[in-house]
Amino acid sequence: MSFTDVSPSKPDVLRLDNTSTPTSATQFSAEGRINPVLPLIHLRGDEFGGLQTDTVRGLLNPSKYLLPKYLYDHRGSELFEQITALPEYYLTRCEQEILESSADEILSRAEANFWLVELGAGSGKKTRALLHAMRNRQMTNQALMRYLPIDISEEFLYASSLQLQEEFPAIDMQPICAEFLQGVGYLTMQRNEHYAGTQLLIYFPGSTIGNLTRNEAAEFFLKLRALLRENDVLLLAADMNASPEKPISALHEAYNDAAGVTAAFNLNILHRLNRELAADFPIEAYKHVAYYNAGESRVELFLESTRYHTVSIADYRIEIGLAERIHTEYSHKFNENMIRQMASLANFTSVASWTDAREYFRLYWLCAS
Ligand code: AVI
Repeated sequence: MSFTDVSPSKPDVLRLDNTSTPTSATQFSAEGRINPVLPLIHLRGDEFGGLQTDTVRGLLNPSKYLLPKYLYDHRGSELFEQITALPEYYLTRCEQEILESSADEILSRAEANFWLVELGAGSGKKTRALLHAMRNRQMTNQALMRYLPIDISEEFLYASSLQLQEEFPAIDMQPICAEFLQGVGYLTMQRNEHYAGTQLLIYFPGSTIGNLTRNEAAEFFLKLRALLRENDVLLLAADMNASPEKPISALHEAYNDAAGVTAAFNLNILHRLNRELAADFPIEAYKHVAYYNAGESRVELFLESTRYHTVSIADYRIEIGLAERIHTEYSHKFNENMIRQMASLANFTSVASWTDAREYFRLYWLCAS
């Protein structure tokens, strides 16, 4: 997909060229005319082309695994939304608490002109707290600020951006449908060419960093840093590891909720493989397993087979043993030192951080140095 900047003198007006697939919503003006709003920048490739290859490769591995990105089909995303509202799943509420109490202070650290880039379509109270703080800043200074959410899911990105634009009409918004780093790359190009004096504030919410392996996280930091310039900022949300303030039981319950929503979320990947790859997993023969591995500082999620069976996928027949586990997700947890170290290896400096009342979760201001 490519895009064209309609007018270099007004670079905030972007047009998608006719090789791309612009999605635009409609809005009625005061005169009753229909106005297109919020054109969507679309940079996305076909990220699911590898479902079959990735699945077969993971199941043929001596320690079986499925890639966590495949947990998030439409149903998986719905189930994850439900998880965020569970009484046991404290992560979302803690981050919300931090932003509701500190968003003004956090954004007061930003330069006069900045773009808030959110990795993931922000629909919830967390994003609203930041947009409120942006609006507060806008009222006291005439600075240039934009909100730019990046998400791979066009449907979700579009719906959430439209809703937020209606609630915050004075804030300039531009949703971008892309992989995170691809979207940031596009924005840094725009910034460097047309808005040289603008600081990028990359907000990576939800402790999604924890779902990457350590190598992937290190690579993400390095690649992001390579796109940014000095004084740009990564505002990173990260769940804390177990500590005297945070018992392991809190972590255990967050991933083993009483209502079984996390189990349904985990098992949903098998439904997806049966549907999309014509596989024949006997889903009733699997159970959800999640526990905190203190040595690795992470929650580990598996699907455990309760009987021996074979599964057909494409031309493969794969044997699954009794009590054999298929790994589906890691959720790494961090203390301040771990984040500081990871950041500094990629030339970010941890300048400030904010936590919730129980010190379960933390937001870090990591400055590109
Ligand atoms: C998206 N991510 C930060 C969630 C987490 O807590 O690691 C995914 C999740 N998996 C099970 N519950 C929540």
